[in-house]
Amino acid sequence: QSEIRRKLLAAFSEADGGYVSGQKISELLGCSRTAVWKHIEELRKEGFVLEAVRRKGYRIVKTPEKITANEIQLGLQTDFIGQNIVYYDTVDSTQKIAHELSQKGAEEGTLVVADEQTGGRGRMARVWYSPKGTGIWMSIILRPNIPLQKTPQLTLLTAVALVEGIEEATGLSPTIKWPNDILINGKKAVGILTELEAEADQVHSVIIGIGINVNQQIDEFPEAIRNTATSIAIEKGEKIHRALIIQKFLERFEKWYTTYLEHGFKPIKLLWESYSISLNKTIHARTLSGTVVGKALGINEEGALLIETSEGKIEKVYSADIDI
Ligand code: BT5
Repeated sequence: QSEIRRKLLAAFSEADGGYVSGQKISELLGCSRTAVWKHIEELRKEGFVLEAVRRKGYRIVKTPEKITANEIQLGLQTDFIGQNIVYYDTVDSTQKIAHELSQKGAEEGTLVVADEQTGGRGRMARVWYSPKGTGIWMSIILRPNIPLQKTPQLTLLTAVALVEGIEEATGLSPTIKWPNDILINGKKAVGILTELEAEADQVHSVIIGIGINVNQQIDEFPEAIRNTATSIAIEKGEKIHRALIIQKFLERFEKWYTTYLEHGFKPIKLLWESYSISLNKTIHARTLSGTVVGKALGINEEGALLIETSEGKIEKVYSADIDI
């Protein structure tokens, strides 16, 4: 059933807003013309607006503002990232589901996405606010063959893909705040949470969790984050289809992930530094063992932030919250 749906949506993607004839659909799916009509009706029930014209066929006029597998896969141009999508209306945390699927052997690139999270989390068990219908709450399962100490690089790679994907979908110019925040006009619109399943030095899987505020208005944020958080709609001044942002991100992500596996971290590092707002500024890095104050110089191969203190010493910071 899902294979049929995938073929049908692929045909519409290829037509790029144009007509696909009923004849062609029935050949593609290997079913009767009556069955074609049933598939079209199912799409309509899900909120797709389809136009049917005699002798021309069917055309998708409007896709629903939903993020089920259908909307994400329609027009998605990737080979393996997001080709397997697991969608939930509501879920505790997509991270939790992704870990479970990963342990059951889910394929690399599997995407878990939810319309709402009731137990969304950030780093160190902090809460990630994930209300229904307005954001993107998703986790990607990766199985890179890299040593454990290199996995923080994947957080940085994800940040690069998010900046580019959001820019492509919206025209906004996000920036990166080390290690895991994406800001728009100085406020946090996106958070990244990278988690591992590893044994000794062997990485079994990396689960990348991403939360993107898309269509919230400012008064929809809880008081505690109203001054620090923003959404794409607030900054853009209009609502955006979440599925488009997911697609553009997945495409950039696959490109940089493939490049990374073939050529290493160098190309990603350069891009990351060009999108970063913290570099060459004096920052306060609050770590578990105290605060480091100094000028942010860049990141090293391991993804650590290099900070030059006033005594001229260079400190490597692996995990912290940054105040600029
Ligand atoms: C993060 O943590 O920024 C990582 C957030 C990752 C969320 C995704 S959603 C899909 C997947 N499933 C999950 O359960 N999680 C991942 P951190 O750097 O620790 O920042 C957390 C802090 O950001 C909180 O303490 C709040 O101050 C703030 N915050 C919470 N919700 C926010 C939101 N929606 N927008 C902006 N800031 C928020």
